[in-house]
Amino acid sequence: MEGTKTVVKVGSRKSQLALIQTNTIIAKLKEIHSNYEFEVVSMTTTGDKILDSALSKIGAKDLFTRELELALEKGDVDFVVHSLKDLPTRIVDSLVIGCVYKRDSEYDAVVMHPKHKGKKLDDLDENSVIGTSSLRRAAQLARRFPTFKFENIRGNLNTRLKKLDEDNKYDAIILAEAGLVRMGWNDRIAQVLTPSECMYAVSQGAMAVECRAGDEKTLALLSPIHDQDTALQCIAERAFLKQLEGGCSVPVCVCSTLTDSQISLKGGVYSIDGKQSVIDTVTKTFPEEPAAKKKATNGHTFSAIVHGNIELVLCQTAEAAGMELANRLLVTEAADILAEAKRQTAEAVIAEQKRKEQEAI
Ligand code: DPM
Repeated sequence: MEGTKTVVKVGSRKSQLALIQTNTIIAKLKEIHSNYEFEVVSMTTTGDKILDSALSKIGAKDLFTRELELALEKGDVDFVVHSLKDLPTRIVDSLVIGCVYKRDSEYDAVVMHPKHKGKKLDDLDENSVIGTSSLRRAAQLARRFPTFKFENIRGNLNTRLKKLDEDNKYDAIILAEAGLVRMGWNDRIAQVLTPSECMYAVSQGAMAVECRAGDEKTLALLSPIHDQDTALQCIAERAFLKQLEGGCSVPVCVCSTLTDSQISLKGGVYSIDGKQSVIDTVTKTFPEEPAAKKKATNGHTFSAIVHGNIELVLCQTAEAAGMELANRLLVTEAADILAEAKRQTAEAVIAEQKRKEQEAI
C-alpha cells in the first residue's frame, strides 16, 4: 500500500555527477528495501560556488560537504551520498560514514584535447599543458614528464571537459576514471594511468553515505550495501592520511591491495614540484585468533567509517596498516617534504585571499 512506505530524504549536490552517484545508491537501496521511498533534496555547496581558485588554495577541508552536513544535523535530510575522497578523515562527532559502496575504478585517466585524438601522454610535445588542480596528480606527473606545464582547472566535470575542448589552453586534463565512467564519457578516456605512473588519491572511486551517528534506522537501511573489501581498503588509506594530517593540501597518494588473508598499503608523499618523494609499503596479515574477534564498543568508527557488519578485527588490522605506514614515513625525510608542502599550500591560500581582495576593490 502506497501510504505505508517510509520516506527517506537524501541530500545531494546539484552537479550531474553528484546526482548520478545519489541515484545509483538510491536504486540499489530500492532493490533491497521495497518498502522505502526516497526523496532527493539537492543543494549548492560553497565549493560549487568558488570556481576561480584551486581547491588547495581555498584552505577549507569541507567545502563540498558542509552545507549537506548541516542539513543532516538539522534532520532536513537522512543521508547524503559523497565521493569518499571528498570526505575529510575527521568529521563532526554527530555524523558518521554509514556505509562505503563497492569501489569503481580507483585510477586516474587522461582526457586529450580533440586535436590529440589517439595520443597518449608519451606522444605529447615537450611543452604541453596539462590541466589539473590536484597537487597529487601534478607532482607525480611532473616527475615523469618534467617539461610539461601543469595548470589549474576548476569547475564540475561538465565545465572542465568544455574548457578542454573549447579553450585551446590545455593539451590534456587528468580526471578520475570513476567519474568519467559514471558520466558515460568512456569514449573520452585516452589512457588510464597505472599506479607506477600515478598513484591514486585516498578512497578515490568509492562512494560513501554519510548519516547521523546513532540513527539506527538509517544505518540498518545502509548496512546491506556496505562493501567489506572496499571499506577495509578505504579504512587503511584514510588512516594513513589522517595520521599524516594530510588532506587536499598536500600531494599524498596510495595504492592498496587486499586478499582473504592480507591487506597491503603502498603510500607516497611528494613535494609540490614532484622532485622529492618517499614511498613505502606496509602489509598486514588478518589475525584469526578468536580472542581478537571482540565486538566493537558502541559508536567506534575508523576515520569516521562505521564497521557495520564487518568483523571488527579486520577493520582494526586495516587501520593499523595505514597508521603504521604513516608512522614509518614520518621518521624519514617525508616529514620535511610534508611540512614544506603544507607551508607552500598555506602561503598559496594567503596569496589567493589577497588576490581576491584586490579584485574586489
Ligand atoms: C579531491 C581531489 C580531486 C577531487 C584531489 C586529488 C581532484 C581535483 C582536481 C580530494 N577531490 O584527487 O588529488 O582534479 O582538480 C573529485 C572527483 C571525484 C571525486 C573528480 C576527479 C570523482 C571520482 C571519485 C574531485 N572528487 O578526481 O576527477 O568518486 O573518486
